[in-house]
Amino acid sequence: METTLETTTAPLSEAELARLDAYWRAANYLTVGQIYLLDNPLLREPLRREHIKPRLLGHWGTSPGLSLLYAHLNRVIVARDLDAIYITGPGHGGPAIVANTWLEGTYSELYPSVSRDEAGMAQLFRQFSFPGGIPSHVAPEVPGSIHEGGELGYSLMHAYGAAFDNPDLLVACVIGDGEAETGPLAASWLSNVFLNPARDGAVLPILHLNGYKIANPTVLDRIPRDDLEALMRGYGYQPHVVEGDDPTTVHQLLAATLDRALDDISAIQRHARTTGEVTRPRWPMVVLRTPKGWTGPATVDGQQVEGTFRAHQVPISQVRDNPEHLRQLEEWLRSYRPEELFDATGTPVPDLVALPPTGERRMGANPHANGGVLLRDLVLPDFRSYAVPVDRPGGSTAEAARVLGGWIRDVIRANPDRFRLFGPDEVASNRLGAAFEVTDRAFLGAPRDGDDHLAPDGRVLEVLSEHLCQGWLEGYLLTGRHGLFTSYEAFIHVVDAMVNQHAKWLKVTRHIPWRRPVASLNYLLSSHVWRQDHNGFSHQDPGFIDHIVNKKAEVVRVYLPPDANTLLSTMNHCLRSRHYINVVVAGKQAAPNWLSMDEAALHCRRGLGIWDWASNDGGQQPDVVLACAGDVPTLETLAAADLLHRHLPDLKVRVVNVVDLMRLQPESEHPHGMSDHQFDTVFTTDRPVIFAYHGYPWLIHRLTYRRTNHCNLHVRGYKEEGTTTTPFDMVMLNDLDRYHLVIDVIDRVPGLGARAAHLRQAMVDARQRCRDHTRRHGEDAPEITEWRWTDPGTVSTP
Ligand SMILES: Cc1ncc(C[n+]2csc(CCOP(=O)(O)OP(=O)(O)O)c2C)c(N)n1
Ligand SMILES: [Mg+2]
Repeated sequence: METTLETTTAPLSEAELARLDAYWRAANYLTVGQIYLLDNPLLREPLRREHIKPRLLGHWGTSPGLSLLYAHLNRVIVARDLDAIYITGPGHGGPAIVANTWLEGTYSELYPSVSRDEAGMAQLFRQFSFPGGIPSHVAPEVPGSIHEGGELGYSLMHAYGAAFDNPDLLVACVIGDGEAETGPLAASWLSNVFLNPARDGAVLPILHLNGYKIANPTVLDRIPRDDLEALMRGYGYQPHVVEGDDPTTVHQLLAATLDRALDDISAIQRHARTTGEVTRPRWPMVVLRTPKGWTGPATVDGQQVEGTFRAHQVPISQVRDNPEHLRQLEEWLRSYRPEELFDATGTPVPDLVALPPTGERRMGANPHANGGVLLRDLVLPDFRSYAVPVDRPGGSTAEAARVLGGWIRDVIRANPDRFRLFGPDEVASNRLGAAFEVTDRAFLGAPRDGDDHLAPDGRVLEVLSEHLCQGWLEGYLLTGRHGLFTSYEAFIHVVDAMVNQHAKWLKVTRHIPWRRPVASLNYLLSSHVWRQDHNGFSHQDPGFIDHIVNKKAEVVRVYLPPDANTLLSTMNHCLRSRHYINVVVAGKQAAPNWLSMDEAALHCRRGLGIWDWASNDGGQQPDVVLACAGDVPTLETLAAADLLHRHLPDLKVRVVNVVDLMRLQPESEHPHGMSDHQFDTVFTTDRPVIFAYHGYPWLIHRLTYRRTNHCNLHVRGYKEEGTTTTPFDMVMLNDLDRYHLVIDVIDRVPGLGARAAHLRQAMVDARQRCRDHTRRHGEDAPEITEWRWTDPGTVSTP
């Protein structure tokens, strides 16, 4: 139906307008109160020095815009019975969202001591940014938040992640105009190419163009207006501009614009859902151009504040010590006419209480923003039936990631509405291509003949932006679904900062009783440092593990499955787990299978274990422990053990494999940590341990430095030597190869040196021989490529 001019420009009745404006004033009053007041919350007496907080903290500038939008969204949620959540890009506007959730009643329900009355208001003000109170941002403590917004740039990708597979959800996403300058946000506009209007929900981006950041104007405010609109159109949106600094005008315009945008969204969804014609629509978006710090002090000490960057944080400072500032603050607070907004008990007046939606329609109470309450287990096919047969260690080979791909395919099939695979253009190259037997890549760009598995309803999300993969997945998980992110090991560093934020979120929410655990964030890094055959040094970096290990132990797990069956068992565990970040590093190249499925499951349950079949210590004290973590180091370690068994049959060698890296830490440091007693039995208290590790060697020292035998631990790993070369040349470049491991044993086992001098020399020669072979033939020597594990029992002394 065509909307008339009157309804598009002034849809609010006088009464509605007055009520919305009062609600906005109430939210603004409560925001300023949180920033400034320790006491006298309703200004029942003149404001005095002792009513003011000693440290004035928080961000005012963005808050009036956030509250304006919150109030108006309340109106349309009620009018249309919408299921909507609110993502606050400028999350530094924490007091605004706290104020709104208090007004709508959610805050007091979750935090009864902050009741919706005068005493509660006093507590609301006092606790904000106060020691022992609540953080200043839209932190996990804030009802309705899945996005703290502390680190800017991720709001819009979180919004899209929340909308995927949530057909009835509206995600309103406020984006700061400064935030819009970040790389991740700049990429996020592209997300609409992956959003299916029939199957997914809607995202309404609202660019909060208040013109300023902390100290500068914003780029999008200072480019020609036509260019900004053309930019949005170029990204496929239909921009609607709401501009002004007169509240009455802006209320009407914003109400009309939201009505129009929501009508358009309904029409888009109805069309896709009734006709079955799913093409990329032109989704609406809103540009809200209002002054920064709107309704705050126009000038302070002769300088303009409202409408400038000076409104960003605390517009009037030194209030305790400057009577003029105190007077100005009181005038500012009274400008909202609190006596009209709150009754004698400090409760919002009935007209305000009646404005927001009720129950779970309140944005602070919407279950989608507490995804754990909606989380349903995945239907997981039995991973054991995907096992590769292993009749003896090393008796067959497999591409571990490809084997996993078969299982992932069936996970996708069994969970058509709550599991997604995310990757930056590498799902097939990471050998998970079996997924495409049952689904496609989601894509609503223009199709072209010859496209490979692209479709609007695909369940794989591939975009060449690790940021987007990470952000979409976070949004998807935080709203109660499951997923797996597969990426190059080196380039997953692109999301280092994002994963920090997610880890913080997980850490804090573990201890917020009303937040329910969400599914873990799972990474599969299968194009790893040791096998960049097509690439080279730029693609070689195993440091993401180091980055992850810095996080709070209770939320991070790192797994290095050495073969296909252990990878299956590990991933099955990860997809069942909750509230962790699981990093799994496993190769995609053909490699030996060491363990049968039963052995693999047992080994993964232990996390770290002695491989009896590779050891010849016969249950006695070994002379040396060969430890390994990672598929390539495991291969080299076993090859080294094989050499030792052949050439030094009297040497008692114990082979230990580590799948769960966190087992190395003391139990006081990590829930998976081994007791010292247990660790000592495996790694001995006094024998050399030669540890071949997938990543940077220092990490193993760091994890084990408190262990009894740490002084005998010698770690080989990646030491930043890389290039485009053969797999064995790569390990030789980093002294992680089998020959070097044997040399390490000879050099470290007391008394072995002289006895093994010949072997040592042979090992040095072997390295040279193998290196020469690569230089001459361009591939690894047959002694490497054709090496197979032999049972030490069958080894005869040469
Ligand atoms: C990635 C990142 N870089 C820098 C900051 C520091 N910072 C906090 S607020 C802000 C300005 C934000 O401006 P804008 O997005 O326009 O928000 P608003 O004007 O609504 O406050 C900056 C730079 C940050 N929080 N995150
Ligand atoms: Mg701004």
